[in-house]
Amino acid sequence: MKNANKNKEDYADEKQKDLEINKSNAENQFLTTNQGVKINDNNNSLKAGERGPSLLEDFILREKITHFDHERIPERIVHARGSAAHGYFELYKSMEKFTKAEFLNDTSIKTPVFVRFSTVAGSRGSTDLARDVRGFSVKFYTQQGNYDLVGNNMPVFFIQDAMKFPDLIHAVKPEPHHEMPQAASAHDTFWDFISLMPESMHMIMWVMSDRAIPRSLRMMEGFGVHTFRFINKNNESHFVKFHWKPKLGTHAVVWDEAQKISGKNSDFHRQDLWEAIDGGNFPEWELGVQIIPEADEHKYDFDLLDPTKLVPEELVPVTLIGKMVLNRNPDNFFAETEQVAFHPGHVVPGIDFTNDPLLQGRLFSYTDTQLSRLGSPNFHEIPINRTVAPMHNNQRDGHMRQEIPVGRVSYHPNSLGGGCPFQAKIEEGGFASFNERIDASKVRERSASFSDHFSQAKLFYVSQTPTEQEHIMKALSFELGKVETPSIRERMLGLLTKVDKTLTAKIAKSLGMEVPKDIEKPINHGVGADDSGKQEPTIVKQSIETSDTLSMLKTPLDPKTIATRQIAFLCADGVSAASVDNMKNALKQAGAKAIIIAPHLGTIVAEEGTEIVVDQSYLIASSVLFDGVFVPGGKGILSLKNLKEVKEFLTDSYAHCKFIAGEGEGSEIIMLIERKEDKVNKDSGILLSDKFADENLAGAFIHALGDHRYWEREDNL
Ligand code: HDD
Repeated sequence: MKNANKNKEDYADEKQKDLEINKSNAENQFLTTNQGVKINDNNNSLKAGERGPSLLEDFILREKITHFDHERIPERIVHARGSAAHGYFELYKSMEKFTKAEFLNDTSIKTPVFVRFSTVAGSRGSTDLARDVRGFSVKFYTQQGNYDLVGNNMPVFFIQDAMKFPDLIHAVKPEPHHEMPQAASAHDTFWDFISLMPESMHMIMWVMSDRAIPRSLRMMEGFGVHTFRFINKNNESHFVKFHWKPKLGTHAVVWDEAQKISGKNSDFHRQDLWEAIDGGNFPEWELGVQIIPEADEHKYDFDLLDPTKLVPEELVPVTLIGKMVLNRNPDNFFAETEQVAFHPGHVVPGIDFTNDPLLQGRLFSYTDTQLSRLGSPNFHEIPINRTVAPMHNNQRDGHMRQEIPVGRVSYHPNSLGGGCPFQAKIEEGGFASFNERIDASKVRERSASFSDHFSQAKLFYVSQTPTEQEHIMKALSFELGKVETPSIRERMLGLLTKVDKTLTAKIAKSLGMEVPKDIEKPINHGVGADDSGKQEPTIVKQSIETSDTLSMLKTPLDPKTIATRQIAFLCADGVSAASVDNMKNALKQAGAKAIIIAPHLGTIVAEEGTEIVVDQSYLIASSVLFDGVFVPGGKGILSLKNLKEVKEFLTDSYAHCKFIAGEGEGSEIIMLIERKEDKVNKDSGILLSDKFADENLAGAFIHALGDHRYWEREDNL
């Protein structure tokens, strides 16, 4: 029997121990059928004569092919493309005052977790770098049962009511008649829907920002999105918003880069996560909470139950309460990453729901979807899903049941089984829902407190730096530029004027359109979500005008870090080994990695006569897969002048605002970038030195890389 109250120090390993039971290893074993019969020939089917027909009797062939025919399960209807890892969560300080959830009370417990990141719209094999929301799901295997925090990398959502979710997803998925485009929102049906759903405008600002194209899954924030409740031992409730803050900072790539990465390496994020964990660079996030007393429920300019709104950190600060570390890759993608089943309704005593109508709908959807995806109500028995807490109930049977319940009793109450399993009192850890008082008429309506669709969209936009605003403008121009139906673009321009007029004018210019004149009521054109006129958007005066925490660039890490960044070294035979080594060692000390690129794989011979091992050839390497570039000195480096890949590499690095450093002859190669000379001289993102193995250059380069990109360059491109 499982016993959850194990030695606390060991608890972080509890899920791994639990998974061990199901692991198999074929090392030094015979090949067998599923029935354990040893197979003598795995190459030829049983035939009537060596040139004759195959025989139905061949149970080995039939078993093998039947199994193969059924190896796929339906992919997730949303979030199909994902990558996951194991780890643990560790609490900094007890939250006992607010919640009785034991994993948030006892700082000595390390709770095992399994975390899956995903894109939303694309199918299982689609690119990692799609412009999209990223899913951020955490399964905590707590001693009181599984708790799933199923969130995203953006703190708000497109819609306010689960009733609209299938419509949203149908609109963003490939269009039904020709199944195009894959993993992209830049098409008519998505923007048709959005242009008729003013409530989506806040989320649209986030999705059109660089948050939708993260540099790494390890460098993005996570959010629980909805307002949840913490319940303490005295049954008092506090509202709570959950945040994950990455220890490596929040960083993105640029859109042109994202598109190129999709071609060069569509597994970019998956590979980055896998390799970081494999190499011992364990990704970490801190868990933050915003806690709001019940009494403050109606204190804000927005409704806490509205998932299209966030609580600005200026109004309610985020308290960091613990840390999550991902330290182990899965053993098997299908068994773990594919079969894991998350559910916002998997809560433990001390955590409860609010009446957010999006959350309420989710509470139905997630079990339902597992029934068709995993095929049985017994999906909780799949190793990755099963709790490490003791689990006993009278649920029986069903497809693929693994458990063998003993005894004759499968009902409650019973006397034949001694009343077991018995109900737990609240003080024994029994879950009891928060007894919120509800006295209401049954209505199919939305609260008027949900009607301000533009103020937080505006707050987000004005809180961004000019660089970030420019990226939002370009993203919208790109997406709407792909829309073929003029009236959809026009409706979008109408909605955008409610967010920012200058932004709209720039997008209109790029689309070759006029900003619609009659913008006072541009919303639904009589065909929108609210044809009844019951939900006219309103504008509520906001208590704050900007919020710096909404901007990635205004909230750099302090101190900055370049840990785990990949820096390309453009090399060739005759490179200066001293120049390479100096920069490589300096980067290594700062936690970054040098990747040696040369015209061919194998080794190159340095000016000093030593050999340098090559990591990638120019055929394979591409600037978009790196965070910065260094061209070392040495006479042989001049041969790179003739390589078109090198010119392309540097030109892309320059266009994507990456930091570029060069030493000695390397500086000459950097001059291959096509640009006007005077601009280069003013470009502090290009660092050059005449000296070899220049320590100052290395220091300056590392310092610069801490800023991630040299955005000032964008004005000159
Ligand atoms: Fe959802 C999967 C996040 C609204 C219905 N959702 C899914 C996953 C994430 C989210 C991260 C992937 C889980 C995994 O890695 O396996 N979903 C969200 C967030 C939402 C949201 C943050 C809004 C705040 N979702 C939402 C609504 C519904 C669903 C309103 C339906 C009413 N979501 C699903 C689903 C999925 C899912 C169909 C597909 C696969 C799965 O559940 O297990 O049930």
